[in-house]
Amino acid sequence: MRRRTRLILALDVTEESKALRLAADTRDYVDAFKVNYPLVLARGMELVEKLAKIGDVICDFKVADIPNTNRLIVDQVFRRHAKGVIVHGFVGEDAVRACIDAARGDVFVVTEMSHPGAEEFTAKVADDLARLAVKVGAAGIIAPATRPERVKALRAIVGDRLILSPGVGAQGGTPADPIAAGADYIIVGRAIYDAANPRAEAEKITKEIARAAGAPLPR
Ligand code: 3DU
Repeated sequence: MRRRTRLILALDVTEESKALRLAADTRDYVDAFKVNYPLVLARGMELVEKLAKIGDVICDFKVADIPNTNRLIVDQVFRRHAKGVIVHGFVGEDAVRACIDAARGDVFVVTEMSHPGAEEFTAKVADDLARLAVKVGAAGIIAPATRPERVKALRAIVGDRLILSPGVGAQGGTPADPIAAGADYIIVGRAIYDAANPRAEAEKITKEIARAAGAPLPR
């Protein structure tokens, strides 16, 4: 996955035409498209292949099964030319290793989720999940933009592994805070795909990211 704008667009729409239009409109401003169940359940994995022709695709399937099933799921993801997959770590080392072994691209492990309910379970073991991601050789982790202090703490655990941070916009997080806390990428869905002008919104967010990173604007 390229690291230019550091913005990943979550395509949680259910119409194929809308997904493809959003991808084409925003491609100059995003480093990857993230696809989740709403889109693939509605439109099938064929759409992953179509999106992969426009830009890099990450399948956010939060894979959380026994090792053999995880292996079969992850194999399907990469058959469709996705560049990455998001998996859960709470299922244990063997199940995450099965994902790593089957992957032909990046595996990202969810640590602490961004919503309030994350405090009930995942937040309590987030540091362990981050350590597991490092141990098994994952490309990176998912950490909450809604709690930038946790992004900072998780950065200290994962070293130079990638941190992808969702929860910006509709969930209350800002683009700048997680970047300042050490995130490599932010993930944004509704704030872009529900905007009157998604391309303009994506451009605006990339400027906020660049400002927070103290980096020149991507050209
Ligand atoms: O709230 P948004 O509309 O910007 O979408 C956020 C996306 O990131 C969405 O696809 C959601 O499933 C995903 N995500 C989180 O929001 C929080 C996590 O901890 C992990 C993934």
